[in-house]
Amino acid sequence: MYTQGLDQKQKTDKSAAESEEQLVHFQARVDAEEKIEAKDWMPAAYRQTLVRQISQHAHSEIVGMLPEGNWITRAPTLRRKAILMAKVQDEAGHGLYLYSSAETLGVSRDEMVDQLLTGRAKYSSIFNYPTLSWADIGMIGWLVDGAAIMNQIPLCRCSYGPYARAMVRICKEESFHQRQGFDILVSLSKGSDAQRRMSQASLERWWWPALMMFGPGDADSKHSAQSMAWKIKRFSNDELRQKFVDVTVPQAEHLGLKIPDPDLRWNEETGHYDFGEIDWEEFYQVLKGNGPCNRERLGARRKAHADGAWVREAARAYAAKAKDRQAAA
Ligand code: FAQ
Repeated sequence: MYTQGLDQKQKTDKSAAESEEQLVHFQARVDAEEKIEAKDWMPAAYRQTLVRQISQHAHSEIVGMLPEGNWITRAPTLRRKAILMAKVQDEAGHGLYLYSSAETLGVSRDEMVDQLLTGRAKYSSIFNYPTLSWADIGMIGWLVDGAAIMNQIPLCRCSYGPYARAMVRICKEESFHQRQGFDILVSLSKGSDAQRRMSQASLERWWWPALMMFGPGDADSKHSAQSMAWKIKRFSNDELRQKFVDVTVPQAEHLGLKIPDPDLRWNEETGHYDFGEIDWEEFYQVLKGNGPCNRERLGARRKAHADGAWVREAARAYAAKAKDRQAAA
């Protein structure tokens, strides 16, 4: 049902003529807040931007299962284990909605997966960091899902209908994820000194990578201006990062945790928190594949893909049999 865009593949060809009239009409629809649907005419570059962003988003959800999956067998109670399993399954679901949404643009699931496994497609930098303690599971929910929500709520108003609609359910689930992370950290904050130290050490490892999730600063964000004009993005990377810092600092205070940034302070004049410079060299190294866990993450995805070959083969055989039966009936 999601592959209706495949018959429009020729339109992704940059050489396909795009008249001024078509471009003006398209922009007017976007400006009027009309949703663009899969069968509608769209500029090739709009389609490509969406395929890039949505597929990278889908890959992030799938790779994002790995750091938390690492703790399913070690969750401290049965209740925490059941919650964590549900959360990790939710991430798989998010990946599937997003792949389906990208497929409406004329790219196949196989192509997208191939781009991930061959290292040609990016996924969020944050999932290249290790989960060393149980507090890291709290930190992923609180900070990583918290940052994801801040970035993704505006995507519910994205101009492309299938992406916007997928984001509505994803955001509802991400809110639950954020709260379960915060709940883990509240429990640890009421625990022993060792548990509080574990949370603080975890925050020190995750704070800066969480801020990097929003992408490069506005001056270096090559896609932002066009994506905002097309109403794919509604806020710039720096605007969202600032909103995230503003809501998260009081939460850290509630948890009794100290954010590892000597430059962090409330600015009365701007009504926002000032914060220190992000280590962009670290960010770009992670994007280049040199983060602490890049190789491990891709290795795990490649193995999962190879291990699942028999399932794909069985599904194809079943589909062929069903087709034969239908033809014979
Ligand atoms: N990591 O010009 P911009 C989650 C790339 S889901 C890696 O600013 P844009 C749920 C960017 O792709 C988290 N690469 O790009 C969860 C571009 O490269 P390209 C994922 C990054 O697209 C929670 C280049 O840098 N969320 O957490 C990153 O306008 C817990 C230039 O950047 C989404 O994907 C990065 N952090 O803005 C799951 C949301 N930042 O393609 C499990 C949708 C930038 O030219 C557990 N995506 N790059 O080679 C977006 O909103 C945007 O794509 C941005 C980047 C904001 C990520």
